[in-house]
Amino acid sequence: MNDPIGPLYYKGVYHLFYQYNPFGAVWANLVWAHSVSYDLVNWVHLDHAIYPKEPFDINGCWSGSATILLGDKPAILYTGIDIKNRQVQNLAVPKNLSDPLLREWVKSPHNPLMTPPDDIDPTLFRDPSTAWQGPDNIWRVIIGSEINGDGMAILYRSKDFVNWTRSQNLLHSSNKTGIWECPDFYPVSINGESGLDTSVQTRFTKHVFKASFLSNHHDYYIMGNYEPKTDRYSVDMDSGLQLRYDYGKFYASKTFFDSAKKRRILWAWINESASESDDIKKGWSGLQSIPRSVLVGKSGKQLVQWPIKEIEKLRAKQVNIHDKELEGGSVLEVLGITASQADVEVSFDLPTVKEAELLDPNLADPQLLCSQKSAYKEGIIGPFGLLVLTSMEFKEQTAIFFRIYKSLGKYLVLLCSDQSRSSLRAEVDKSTYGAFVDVDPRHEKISLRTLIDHSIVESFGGEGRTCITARVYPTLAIGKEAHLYVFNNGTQGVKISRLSAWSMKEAQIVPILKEERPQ
Ligand code: DQQ
Repeated sequence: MNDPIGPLYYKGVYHLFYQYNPFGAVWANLVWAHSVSYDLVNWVHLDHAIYPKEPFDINGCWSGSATILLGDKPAILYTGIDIKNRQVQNLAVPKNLSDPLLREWVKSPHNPLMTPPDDIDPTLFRDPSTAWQGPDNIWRVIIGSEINGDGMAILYRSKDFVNWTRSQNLLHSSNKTGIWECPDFYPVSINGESGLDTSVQTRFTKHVFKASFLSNHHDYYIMGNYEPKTDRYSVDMDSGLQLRYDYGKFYASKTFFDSAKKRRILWAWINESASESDDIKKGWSGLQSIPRSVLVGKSGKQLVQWPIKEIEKLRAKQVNIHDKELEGGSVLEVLGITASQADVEVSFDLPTVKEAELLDPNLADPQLLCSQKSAYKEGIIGPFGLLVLTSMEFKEQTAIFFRIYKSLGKYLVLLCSDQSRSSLRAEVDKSTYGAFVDVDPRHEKISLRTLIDHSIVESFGGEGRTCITARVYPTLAIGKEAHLYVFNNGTQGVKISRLSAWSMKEAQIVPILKEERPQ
């Protein structure tokens, strides 16, 4: 599987569609696979919702999004690879609105609704976003594209959701980034704890724009003000797309508004760090992140993401540690839980930050810093954090940790996810990831939540201000042989002010679909 697409909530049921190859663990033959859930944790797989059949999608049903039209009517816009291998945008609607599972989808007789304009390469025109409606009742949607190497979000407008006209304006573009895939555009509340429906706009909203850069497989976002009268989007800090949802593996993400719980939920594709032949051997490849709720952080300058509350239903046995000093150079095992499938929340108190190492601002590339100063290189304040999926004699371990620096009169908190020792296998990608966390270590605790699921490690630093997801393939630290530790490789002591860790139960996944290979 790859991209999550068209997530929506309808009559008490959450729907997730995703890019899926029914015939193998490699990227090909794309259909819209369909799963439903009452709680975003336990899922039932249904028949494929949309699959290649017509001249306008015969070569693949690629990514797209759902929009809830007036009268609670879901509609899907998706990219079809047509008979000429052009990327065109199509519409599909549910056959039977009284079926909360929305099992059958009907393609519009008007398809394709949008074909590549003359100035656009027909293979670089894809991934319609969720549409939004302005106060003039006109629908808007953006399509990911590229012209001469510049990434862009092309804007289309429609009165009836069927006839679409390209707008003179681009919603947004940027120099030489290559194609933007899966653009997403949505309002966020600057003073509230709730998510917003996609067409909502008040004095207290800002708009988030996200693009997935095929060139480096990262999802970048910015915040700014959107003016529906002119369809102008002005970015807060005009410094290009800078922030990332996640500084590890997290791509082709998509949000939707959960009208039941008034929140905006973010999903992404987490791909493998192993080779295609490994994928074929194990019979699957790629997965969906744990859904995250998205809000604006206190600073107003970035988003905060947090695993949806429902995931806590899977928490089973709990262990706690309180007020425990962790001297420089020490490790402490967290015993009593299944460390290969766990949820861990920890917060650290620093006695003082006066001694923090000085960091030359010119060298402040976080990813590079994390790779050079791995978890195993002693520092002053840090590295301290968690060792997850760790084997008995520490031959395998994945370290998620902090280092505190002083630079130009302020303190910098670095979060790293170090995979360099995660597996004895040589041939898997063990890149280290890193990013700064917008936390002032003089006034706030340094906190980390990490969700561990065998080969997936999703970490949330500073209460969701900085997130890093990693894939790891331990050979020893598997099942009951996996251990969890807290460590401090700095010279200065730190205090675990609170740690709670839970064994996690398995989610229930009900497969009701038997696939057949084509004759
Ligand atoms: N994946 C889809 C495309 C999209 C890309 C094809 C992003 O529509 O641009 O599987 O991963």
